[in-house]
Formats: sequence, structure tokens, C-alpha cells
Amino acid sequence: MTQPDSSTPPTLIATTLADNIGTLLFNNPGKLNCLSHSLMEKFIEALPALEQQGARVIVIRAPAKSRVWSAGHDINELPEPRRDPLSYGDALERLLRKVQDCPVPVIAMVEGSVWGGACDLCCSCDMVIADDKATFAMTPAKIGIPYNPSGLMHFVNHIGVNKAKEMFFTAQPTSAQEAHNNGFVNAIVPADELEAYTYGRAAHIARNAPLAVRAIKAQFRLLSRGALIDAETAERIQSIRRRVYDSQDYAEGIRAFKEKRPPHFEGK
Ligand code: LCV
Repeated sequence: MTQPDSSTPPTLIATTLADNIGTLLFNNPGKLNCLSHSLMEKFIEALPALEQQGARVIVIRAPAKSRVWSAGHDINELPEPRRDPLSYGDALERLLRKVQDCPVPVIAMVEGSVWGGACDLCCSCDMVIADDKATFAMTPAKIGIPYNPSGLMHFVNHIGVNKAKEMFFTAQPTSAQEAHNNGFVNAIVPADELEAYTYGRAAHIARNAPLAVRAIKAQFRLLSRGALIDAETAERIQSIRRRVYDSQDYAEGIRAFKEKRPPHFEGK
């Protein structure tokens, strides 16, 4: 990843793509990678761009050895009192939906402490892999913010209602071990192994049939809403699945298995 030269302001979000694995890096350590409007707008642009450039999986990370992965929403940019601080159209909510709707899996690789909206960002990712010193604190109650229904449900769906209530009511950091115990984190890895482990998992995903992986993520997204599936959504899921099992990749996956060789998926 080329570093921006000193004359230009550092890009708040830096991206790289290698071997079909995209990386989206928070690049504002001076402000503890807090989710300012400008950083969030750059993020909202960069994520789909990586997918359109061919990423089959995307890793979201902070600079190596970050003490703070992200300090959460830029508190200085929270709206004046008496206005909904986290309405549907606000940047943080658009960013979270961008991650949830990203057609390819998104992995949060976490080292350091994670605060507020950045925890919800981790919840919106498909996997969270953290080092053993990471912590996660859900802070609205500490700031006097009511949070919002979709955000609360992200946590309920991930860690259950009791642990979600404890995170929100206490607003205290949850340790990596506790986050792993309650299902918030997929794996805890020693800091010096975090990158290799995370990109190893990403490589497994990138080698699988991309149409199948996309269809599975799309189904998880539709089903995760928890609501009863109406007829149209059921038909939409079926059409997503049919596109995959009608594909050449589906035939290739089965043929490769029978011929005892690694499959070569071409995304069609
Ligand atoms: C702006 C900051 C921030 C920050 N914004 O370093 O989930 S919700 O509903 O709550 C949602 C609205 C949300 O996400 O709210 C934000 C939640 N985040 C937090 O509550 C974390 C607030 N920050 C902290 O507790 C500390 O900064 C930590 C523990 C992250 C790091 O502490 P440390 O002592 O190492 P400082 O506190 O000195 O922070 C360094 C600089 O970053 C600014 C902070 O104001 C300071 O700026 P100055 O050097 O200009 O004083 N900063 C930190 N977090 N979220 N600015």
C-alpha cells in the first residue's frame, strides 16, 4: 500500500486489493480513527469500489498495533440536542447498511479498543477476528443517546438480549475473551498472529465459488431481518439461489470434487 506523500492530507481511508482480497484501512490514528462524517463518506465510497474491482472478501482494519481501532462516532459531530442523533439517513447508519448489503463477506480485523458506533460496525460485519487485548464498549448510555432499533437488534441478534442489555446499560468495555464467549467475536488470536490468521480465513473465502458465497450472504442478510419472510422475499431468495445452481461454477465445483482436484471458479 503506497503511503500518501506529506504534501497531501492523508487519505482517511486507504484501500488495497490483492488475490481477490480487499483491505479497507482506517487511516486517521491522530483522531483515534473516530468515525467523522468525512471518514464515513470515504468509507461508504471505498467499500463498494473494492467489491466492483473484484474483491471476493474485504478486511476492515486499523493501522498495525493501533491502541484504538476506532473511537466510534466523532462526538464533536453529533447533532445538537433534540435532533435524532442516529436517524436512518445519517452517515453512520448508511455506513452500517453499506457493510450489511455488501455482496461479499466483510471481516473486521480488530486490535485495540472499539467504541460506540465502531462496535456496531463490527456487528454489521460478517466475521470479527480480534487480538487478545481488544475490547468493545457500547457507549450511547454514556453519552445520553437512545441508540436506535436497528442498532439494538444488531447486538441482540449477535450476543443475545441479556448480554446486549449489559453492554448498553453498563457502557463498559467488554474484553476480547468475553466477546468471544458471547459470540460477538469469531476468534481471538495473539496480536503477532492476527494478520496471518485473518488473511488466511479471507483466502479460504476468496478461493470458494464467488456466486455461491454471494448468494449465501444475500440469504443471511434477508433472513437476519428476523421478520416473517413474505412471499416476494421468498421468491427473491429462490431466484438468487437459482442463479448459482444454474451457474458453470456450480458444475465446476461438483466436477472438481469428482475429479479430486481443486476447483477453478470463474464467477459465472
Ligand atoms: C471525537 C475523540 C473521540 C470521539 N470523537 O485519548 O454509540 S454511540 O451512540 O455512543 C455513538 C454516538 C458513538 O459512537 O459515540 C462515540 C463513542 N465513543 C466513545 O465514547 C469514546 C470516546 N473516547 C474515549 O473514551 C477516549 O478518547 C479513548 C478511551 C478512546 C482514548 O483515550 P485516550 O486518553 O488515549 P484522549 O481521550 O486524550 O483522546 C485523544 C483525542 O481524540 C479525541 C479526544 O477528544 C482527544 O482530542 P484532543 O487531543 O483534541 O483533546 N477523541 C477521542 N475519541 N469519539 N474526538
